[in-house]
Amino acid sequence: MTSEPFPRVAVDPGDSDDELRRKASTVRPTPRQVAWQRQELVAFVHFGINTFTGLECGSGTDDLSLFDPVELDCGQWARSLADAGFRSVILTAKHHDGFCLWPSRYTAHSVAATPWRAGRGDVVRELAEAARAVGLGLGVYLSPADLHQTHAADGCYGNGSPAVETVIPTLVPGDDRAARVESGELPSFTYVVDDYNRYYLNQLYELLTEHGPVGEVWLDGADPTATKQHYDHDTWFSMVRALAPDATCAVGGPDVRWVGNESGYARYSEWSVVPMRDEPSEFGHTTAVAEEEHDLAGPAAMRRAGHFAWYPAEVDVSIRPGWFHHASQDTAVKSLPRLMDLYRHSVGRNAVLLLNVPPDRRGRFADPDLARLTEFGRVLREAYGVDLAADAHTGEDVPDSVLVELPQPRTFNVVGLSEDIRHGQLVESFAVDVWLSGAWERVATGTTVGHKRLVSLPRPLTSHRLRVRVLASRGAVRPDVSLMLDPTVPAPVVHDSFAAARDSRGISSDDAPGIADLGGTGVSLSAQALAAAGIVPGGPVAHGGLEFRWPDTAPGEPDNVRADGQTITMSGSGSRIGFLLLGTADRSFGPGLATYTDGSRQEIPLLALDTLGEGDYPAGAHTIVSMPYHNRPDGRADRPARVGWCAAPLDPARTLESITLPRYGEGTNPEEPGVHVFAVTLG
Ligand code: FUL
Repeated sequence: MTSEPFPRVAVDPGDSDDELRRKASTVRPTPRQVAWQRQELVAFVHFGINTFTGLECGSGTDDLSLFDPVELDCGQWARSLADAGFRSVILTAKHHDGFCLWPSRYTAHSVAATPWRAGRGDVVRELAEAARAVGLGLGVYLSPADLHQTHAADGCYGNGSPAVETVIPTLVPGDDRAARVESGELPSFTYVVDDYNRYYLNQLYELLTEHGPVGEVWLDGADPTATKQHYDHDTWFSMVRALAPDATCAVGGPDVRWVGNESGYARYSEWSVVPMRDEPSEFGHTTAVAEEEHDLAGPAAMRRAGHFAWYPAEVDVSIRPGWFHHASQDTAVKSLPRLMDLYRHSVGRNAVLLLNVPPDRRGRFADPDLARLTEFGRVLREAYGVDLAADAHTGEDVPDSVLVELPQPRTFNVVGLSEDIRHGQLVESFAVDVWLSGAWERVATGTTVGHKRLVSLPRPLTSHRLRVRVLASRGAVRPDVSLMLDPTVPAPVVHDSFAAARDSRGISSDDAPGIADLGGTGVSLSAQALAAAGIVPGGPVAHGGLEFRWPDTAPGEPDNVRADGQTITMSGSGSRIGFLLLGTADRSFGPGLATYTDGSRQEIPLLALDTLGEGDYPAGAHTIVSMPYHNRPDGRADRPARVGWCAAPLDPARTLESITLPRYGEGTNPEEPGVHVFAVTLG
């Protein structure tokens, strides 16, 4: 097997916190990870039989005669993505249903069995060519879970077959590659694998050898099969390394980490140096100790590590509620401010943004998505393509600080910081000071930097001097500084109190039983769940040593605050802050910020579980009650209602001035992740 050292450093059980930080400072990315990170924007394209059935997840026995994208135009996808600033595009060559967008030799369940182009089409090839023509890289999503192979009579997913010596590619009768394999022009690999791993490897082989260079292989972690099938991950990765040495293996792979949510937001402190479990396999393939947790790489997670690895975050999110195109969602394409917000909180938090734009049944991007992509690209170029500090003189006035002197005053509202990640990720915290009215004023503080940190200011400032102070770091580091003016940075919404912050945004009414309503009265989700927990409006509820008072609202008046970035005045001191909350869709975590009266800030994570599926709350949050919620007109319950609480430590020596809630979603659609906060308390 081909192998290369994975950028990782072993941890010893007795390592002190300082030793852990020192070891973490020595972890470096591979060149392929550096190249991957520098792309910043990668597009996702979900397209397949689901586009025609209207489903998000097909059954594997879907009617393939429906697949007929008569106007398929991969050129339109590629051009619009490249124009918007995306550097590569990842196509769902095979989603969980098992339908292949290329005519695979190993299954009949592919484009070859559809009426499209009389069964002679190949979407992967068309996209590969279109992408190459405009300089976009190509990635492939090949779902490990395969419902067709689970359900078809001759399917091999989880069939209990023995692992036997196997040559990849496994030639089929009349295989057009036979001569090239024989001559060695096409490489062969010998592995010991079962039927499904053979199937998967052969398909990977087709994708990696027939469609030009592949830059990213995306292995989705979701598994709707309810069938046990072992994946020979190391074998897959070793073959990817041999056939596509520059390709990153993402999500469950050794190179790129799933950020832990599908809402579009990276963590406030998004480390690329990540504490990993146990000993790595040959490809460093273990999981992060806290992959889906908010504290991914802080001191607590570091103490649980077997080793540290360079494992940078990719933030996958769709431009619309679904991953696949549904005409009914044409009006729910994310707004420009929302996309810009996602950009600042993914790329601007040391991650790569993987934005999904799903083509419609014609095989083209729909007009609303196209228009939004164009706008997004234009605003990105105008706001972030111009560094207002490009002609600045940068120097050091005191150690660990970067002084930026501009030739004349400039107006900016975003400060960009960047570490050269080839030398690792070192900054742990920083402060930004701006020279205003003859004195330094601290305008922002933050934690990690990494490849890029975008710090939005509450309002545009005009100055000719700025200073970035590295307050804590794992080694000597001077981040690069850039200045931008982004017209989409929202003015802060500030409320005097929790009660004043309640409004009806994101709260649907009890008259709409088809969606999860959160009105807090009558039959609503929260009312049902809270009643089950014995919590009544106006009444107190103690949890985790904190006492919450459920807001006593008038009938019909909203009883909760949507976590969407608003700032709420919360005066007082305490050693903990607690939240009573409820998630709507998708597992959501997000950093809120506590601001103390002395101007210092501290991250306060809010965590809420997906209401769509069962699962554990991420560490630090707990369910108070989970019960079936009858949210369908026919009384069907397909979502549990969960009210939970989470708490975060505060500095008791300081006085809290306000809290800023995280941004999760717009709340206009029930499929958008969201979090509703019912009560906040200090303890
Ligand atoms: C998830 C899948 O189940 C969704 O359909 C989608 O492909 C998303 C990117 O990953 O795990």
